[in-house]
Amino acid sequence: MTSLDDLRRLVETALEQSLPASAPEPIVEAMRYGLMGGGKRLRPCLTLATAEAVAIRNNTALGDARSLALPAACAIEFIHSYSLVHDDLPAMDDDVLRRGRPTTHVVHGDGMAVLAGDGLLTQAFALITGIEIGSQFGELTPDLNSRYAGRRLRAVAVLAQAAGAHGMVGGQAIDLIAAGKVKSYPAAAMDADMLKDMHARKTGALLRAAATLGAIMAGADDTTINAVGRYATDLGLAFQIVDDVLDVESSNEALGKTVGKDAAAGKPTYPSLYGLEQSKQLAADCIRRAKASLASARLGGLLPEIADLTINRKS
Ligand code: GRG
Repeated sequence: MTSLDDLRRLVETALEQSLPASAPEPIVEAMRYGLMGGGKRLRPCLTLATAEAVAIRNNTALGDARSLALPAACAIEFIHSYSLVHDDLPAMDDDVLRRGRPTTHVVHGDGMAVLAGDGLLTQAFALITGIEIGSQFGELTPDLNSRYAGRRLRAVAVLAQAAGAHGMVGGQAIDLIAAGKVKSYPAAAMDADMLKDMHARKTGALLRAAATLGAIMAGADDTTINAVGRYATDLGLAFQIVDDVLDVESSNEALGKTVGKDAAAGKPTYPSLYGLEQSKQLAADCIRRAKASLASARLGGLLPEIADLTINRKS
């Protein structure tokens, strides 16, 4: 049976191969820096594990599900990495440490870090179409001669919704306003509901898309896609709560990023609103619900393990 480490290895190789290698070298280098070297690869593993779980349940070929889902898995990690590169910029969260290394703008400069993020975001949409983008302008782009064109088109829409203004970009905008960094809006205090909405968009939407894309690419029906969506929504909330708890209980060295920044900036966090013990309880409740959603759709494989890992992770 496939292990999570097998999936991680598969993802690492595919990510490197998904960079636009024939583009101008400086931008490829900055994109590679933001993408490779560290990262738990939770989101792409979730995509692949979901595709495999659907294939196992439907008794369809595992290899097909995996190869169909792999470009979507990479697309999700490209977008996640872009968001980290941009989030660390001086105009956003202004951080110098990420994945245990200096952030992309510290190494490549602010302008190139902006472009690296833009390049990663754009390449994600190229990847998910399944069409190989040529390096020369003026070349005719090959037609998508695939019986999976419908799945890919739906996947593009899911990715756009999760990454864009309804999802991650919208969540980040709410975060910026709360931090008093938006000229046109006064800093707004956040209550528990606003905090939950911000996280659902900022981190939850992409995690949900990661799982949903796996189900779509493996040919799941809508009932299954919805059950996977519920599983990943609870997973996303648990992930965020654990992130806030680690921010209190862990260190820069263990996390590979600067800890305690949200609390120091006076931003509400789960521990600040609910206390540490109740926060951990809330995360455990999410994982119980996530597993119930899986059971309702008779989905297994690595998905329950990913749920446990989300809550037991140390970084
Ligand atoms: C710039 C549009 C834009 C959005 C940024 C995701 C995000 C929005 C900001 C990241 C800030 C942050 C630390 C959020 C907490 C949750 C989170 C996304 C943590 C990082 O994800 P991991 O732990 O990271 O999966 P690795 O390095 O393992 O990939």
